[in-house]
Amino acid sequence: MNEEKIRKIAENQGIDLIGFFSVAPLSECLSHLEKRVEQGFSTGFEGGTPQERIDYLKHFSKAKSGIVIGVNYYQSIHRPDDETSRGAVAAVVWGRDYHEVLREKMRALMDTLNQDQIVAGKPKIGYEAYVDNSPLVDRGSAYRAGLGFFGKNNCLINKTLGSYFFIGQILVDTDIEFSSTAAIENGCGDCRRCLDACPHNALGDGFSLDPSKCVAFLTQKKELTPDEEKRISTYLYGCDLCQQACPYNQELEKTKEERFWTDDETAYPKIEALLKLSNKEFKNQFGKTAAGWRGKKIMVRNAKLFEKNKK
Ligand code: B12
Repeated sequence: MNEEKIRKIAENQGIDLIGFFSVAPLSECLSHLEKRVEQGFSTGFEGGTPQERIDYLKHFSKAKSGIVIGVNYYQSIHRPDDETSRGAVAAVVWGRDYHEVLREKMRALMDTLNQDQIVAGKPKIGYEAYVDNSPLVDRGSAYRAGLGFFGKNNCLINKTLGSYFFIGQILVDTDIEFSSTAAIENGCGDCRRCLDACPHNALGDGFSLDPSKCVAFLTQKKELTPDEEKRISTYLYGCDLCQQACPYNQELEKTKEERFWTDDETAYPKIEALLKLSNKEFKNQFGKTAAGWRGKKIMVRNAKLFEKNKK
């Protein structure tokens, strides 16, 4: 199995970025993960200890190589220019849930590779695919495979797609021949735009993120302290402020993935309408998005805090 063949299939299937990595433990990320735990900056969404997180074989013991994909989700949607009170949902919530979309893309890629294996009289490739749903460090694998560098806003930044791409990783039980990729040099320099754009200074120097100050986390957290409640303002789910400020995220191409396309009413929901949604209506509007799993209660709480904090 070689890299070129997989790259071609991926391109035909609408996968924007693809890379390959060795499944040796992800030791280059260990100290960062440990430091995050020591600082008390875990969110509870990560799962697993740092040691478990860097150990690919613990997750799939037959793994011999790794494939990582990146899918662009960028689109520019303007806030409706009306008098209505509106919040915003982050771009991760626009369109269909990315977990589902990336899982489908990874499955389609592996199905095609396996059809070729059958035609060639070779055994099928066994695999496990992940997107945001395991303790494995998605950004770490993508970094190792040369998809981007770690920005000060914590995101993995690709020089063409900026940071608006989702990451999926596939562990396969077959050796893939691929040329080793040099790590992409950090491109932030002395830029501080993301740090300055964060309303509550969640981003520290040294690529850290304090979740108790990060709007993206607070809009998903179940119980908020009174101080945390005050930090809910523009966003009802997720937050893109540190991404929007990044020079690498200007003038990007719109995603070709139509399942992510959305409209201004969805991106900037009317607060009054949101507060009146029945459970069924909420499910229709947000059930198939990445915000669906958190449910109506949290989003309605955020909408109420949005109104309260405006006063
Ligand atoms: C927990 C989590 C969150 C938490 C905490 C975020 C955080 N920064 O840790 C919250 C809820 C806040 C969150 C928010 C968002 N998230 Co999130 N999240 C995750 C999750 C589940 C784990 C992240 C994690 O392990 N954090 C702990 C830190 C230590 O690890 P890390 O973020 O990977 O960071 C690495 C760097 O800090 C690094 N590092 C720093 N400098 C250097 C230098 C070198 C040389 C090396 C080797 C490493 C290194 O070491 C770490 C380990 O690799 C991943 C999915 C997954 N399973 O990996 C998605 C993931 C990171 N999230 C993602 C997204 C899209 C978002 C949001 C943009 C969504 C939104 N709009 O609200 C925001 C962005 C917030 C931000 N600025 O980071 C994407 C990121 C895509 C990308 N291009 O970077 C991921 C990968 C999901 C996916 N599969 O696509 N998220």
